[in-house]
Amino acid sequence: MAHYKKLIAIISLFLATVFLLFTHLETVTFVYDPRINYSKLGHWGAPQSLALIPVAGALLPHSHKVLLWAADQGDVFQGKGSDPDTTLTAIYDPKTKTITDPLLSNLRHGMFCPGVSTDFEGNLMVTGGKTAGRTSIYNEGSHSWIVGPNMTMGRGYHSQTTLSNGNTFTIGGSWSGGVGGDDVALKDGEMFDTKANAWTKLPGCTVEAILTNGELGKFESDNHAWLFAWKNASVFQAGPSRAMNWFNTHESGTTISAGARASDADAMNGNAVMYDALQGKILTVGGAPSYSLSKATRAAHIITLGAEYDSPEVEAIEKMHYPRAYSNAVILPTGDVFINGGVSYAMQWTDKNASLVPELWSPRSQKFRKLARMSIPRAYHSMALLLPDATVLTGGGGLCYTQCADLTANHMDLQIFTPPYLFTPNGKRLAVRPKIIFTNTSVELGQRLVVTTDMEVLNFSLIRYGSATHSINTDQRRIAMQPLPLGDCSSIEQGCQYEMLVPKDPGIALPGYWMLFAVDSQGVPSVGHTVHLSISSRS
Ligand SMILES: [Cu+2]
Repeated sequence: MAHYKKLIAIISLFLATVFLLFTHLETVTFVYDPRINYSKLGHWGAPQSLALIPVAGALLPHSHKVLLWAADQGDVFQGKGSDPDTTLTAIYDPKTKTITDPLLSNLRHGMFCPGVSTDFEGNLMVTGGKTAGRTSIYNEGSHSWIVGPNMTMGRGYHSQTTLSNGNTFTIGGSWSGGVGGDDVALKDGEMFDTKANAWTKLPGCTVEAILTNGELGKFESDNHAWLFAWKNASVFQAGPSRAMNWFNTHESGTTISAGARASDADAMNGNAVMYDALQGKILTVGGAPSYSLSKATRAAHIITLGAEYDSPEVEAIEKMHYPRAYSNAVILPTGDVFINGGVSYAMQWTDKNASLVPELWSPRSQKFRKLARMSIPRAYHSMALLLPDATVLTGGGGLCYTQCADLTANHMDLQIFTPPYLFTPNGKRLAVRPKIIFTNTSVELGQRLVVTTDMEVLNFSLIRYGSATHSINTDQRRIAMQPLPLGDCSSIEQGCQYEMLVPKDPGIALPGYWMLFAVDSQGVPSVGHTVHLSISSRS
């Protein structure tokens, strides 16, 4: 028996010989196991150590690098000897796979558990968190932060979104700055007005409409709203409360009920992603009735938005294979949604009950399928982002306070997932990818985007640059583009030319930085080309 096991081990080692694979575009290095069909399962790269736990991250539009940040220390918050009003950051370069040394922010702002969104010019705005009232804006050029105006009240675990008129909306957040309705006023909506450079209250956007009924009480009931900017500076709130709402951000704001998310319960720390903005399509998955000590759900829904303030269509669809809370969901260029991490029983700061098998949801079949098992759990305080090369960065998990019992939940690393679409159908090699040779680097809404590719492609996707923390990413959304071929593609020397119209409504094509992907008939995406979508006159 011992001999048999040894033989198996030797054969396994032989089969798992390291292969280096090269695409015609760029070098991608893989530890390649010929026993695995990567075109079905995808591929996890080797974990890369960091000097901090990436609880939050944002893709930077000019350098295409990823800003990652933790708390005042890399693996603990309010740790001994550190200043809670500081933030430890690092920058990951997906091209070189290098990470800068961690840097302590230059502001009096602890950006742990904040609201995060990216504006029309690609500026990352971080609000509240540990230092509850502050606003900080990241300056990519100088790798430093700029002080923004304070919010009208302290918030942490709120969420926020850029609006179709360029302003920023936020609501909730009793985790920090006092509990709304107890220590301080209820945490109704407020808006950052870019023209006035100030936050103003929107008392008509009432937080009571979005409260969940969690076991921890008010402290957790207004956390992590699933916000989507929509037409005419409106905001659709898809969850985590079972109740859905519209917010009108004009004047002093109004709240309009949008009904209930079908038979779903409150789904704290679930995910919601706008995978087809032109059709108003949102996928929601997972979550748990309470923030902690609560059974997660497998439930999934498609919400279809029409005109602002109209009740959306809600359809309960086939459930995920695994229940998840604290998971992360990332839209891919094909329109599929990659769901990874989370736990089947919500408990903070532990890997117990980790959901290790990620899933891929297809908008065509409306079904989930299982992908390659993760080697590292990604539970509470983990994040994921789509990268311009159409792979996915996942990282983090853990980051307890000093009394935290289980330090093994701390994951000071990131890992890149290469989705199945980047492999040949037999899963033995990397697929040849279409390449965008030329396209506009900026285009106004409603205008034509002209693209030259090196081969015939089927369609194009625009995906907005993402920012992610605590299972929320209000920046990411996808537009499925309908291309019109310009002439015959047979003369490959000139490449293939396509034109397409960028939607003219800023509630759909939310201005800012987007990645344009060409996708071939096999579903293989190109590397994303950065395009700035702008609006000439703001409403
Ligand atoms: Cu947190």
